[in-house]
Amino acid sequence: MADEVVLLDTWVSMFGMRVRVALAEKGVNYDYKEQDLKNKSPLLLEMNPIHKKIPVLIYNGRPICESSNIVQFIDEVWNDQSPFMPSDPYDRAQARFWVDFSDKKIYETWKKMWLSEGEEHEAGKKELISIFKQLEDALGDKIFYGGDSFGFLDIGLIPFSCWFYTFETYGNFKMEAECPKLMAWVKRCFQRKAVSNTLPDDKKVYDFVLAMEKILKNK
Ligand code: GS8
Repeated sequence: MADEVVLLDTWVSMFGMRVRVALAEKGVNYDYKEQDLKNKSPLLLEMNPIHKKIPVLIYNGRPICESSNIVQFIDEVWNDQSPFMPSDPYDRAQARFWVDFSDKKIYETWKKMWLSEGEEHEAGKKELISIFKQLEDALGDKIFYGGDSFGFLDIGLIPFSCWFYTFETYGNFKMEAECPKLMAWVKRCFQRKAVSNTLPDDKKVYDFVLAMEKILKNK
C-alpha cells in the first residue's frame, strides 16, 4: 500500500517551507492542508498537542513535529534518493548546529526589529545583518552548505530568503550589499525546481506582513 502523507502547514511559514522543499526534493506526493493559526483545527491540536504549531507531517496516521526533525525523518524514510545529511559525523553535527542557530536567531531577531522604533529597531537590524554574515561565513566558498550537493542545512536556510525583501524593507538595508556570497547561494538554490516551485513570491510575503502589522496595530 502507498504511504499516506499529509502536511499541516501555512503558506508563509519558513519552517513549513523546509518540509515542502524536502518533500519536493524527494519527489513525495502528499496532501497539503493549509491551517488557520488564529483558529486552530481539531486535527492540528490532536496531531501537535504539545506545541500546537505547524508544520506537522502525518505519516500513515502518525504525526512528526518540528521542522528540522521532520526534514531528517523525510531523509530517513525516502533514503533511496540522494541524502540530505552529510556522510561525515562532524559535518552532520555542524549542519544541525547551524539549523539550530537559525531557528533560535533569525525569526526572534526579526520580531525584535519588526514593530520597534529608534534604538531597539537599529539594534535588531544590526543583529539580523550580523546573523546573516555569520551564516555567510559558514558557507565559505562552498557551492551549497552541503558542499557540492544541496543538503539539510540548505533546506533549513533557504526558506528565509523569501523573507529577505521584507527584512530589507523594514530594516532599510540590502542583502546583496551586506552578504553578496549568501545571495549568490540563494540564486544557486533557486535553480532547483524543489526550491523555485515551493517558495512564495517575496512581495506576497511582504504584503502578508503588512496586513499582519495593520491587524496588530488596530488591536
Ligand atoms: C517552529 C514552528 C513555528 O514557529 C519548527 O517547526 O521548526 N520550532 C518550530 N510555527 C508557527 C508558525 S511559523 O512562525 C506556529 O505554528 N505558530 C502558532 C502558534 O504559535 O500558536
